[in-house]
Amino acid sequence: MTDVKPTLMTGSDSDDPDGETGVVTKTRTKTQKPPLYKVLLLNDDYTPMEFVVHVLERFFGITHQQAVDIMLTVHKKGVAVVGVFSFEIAETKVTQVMDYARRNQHPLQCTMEKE
Ligand code: TYC
Repeated sequence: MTDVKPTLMTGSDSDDPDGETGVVTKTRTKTQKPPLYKVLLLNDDYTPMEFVVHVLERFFGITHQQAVDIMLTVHKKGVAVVGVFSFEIAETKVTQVMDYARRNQHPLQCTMEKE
């Protein structure tokens, strides 16, 4: 985004060697980065590994091998980042995973956190 900020110059302004008073405009380029959110999957002792793999494939559109790798990372380390999304997409993924786990009576937990 280009931001043009008018600046009043006075006779003694060092940016204004001719001593002419007037309005100058400076432009600067601002990079616009939307906030991103990590979707995290948490380990537990009860949810079957195959169910977790299925959830990852179903809601995150990843390959079977990627799903197995993420599931095993969570199983061994306790938590893993499944993906990074805008707030709305991350929130939707968390809701989908939590609703699906609950409907299938598994205690699987999925959360999001700002990057
Ligand atoms: N720890 C579970 C088991 O041994 C498997 C599991 C993996 C559960 C990842 C949750 O997010 C999870 N059955």
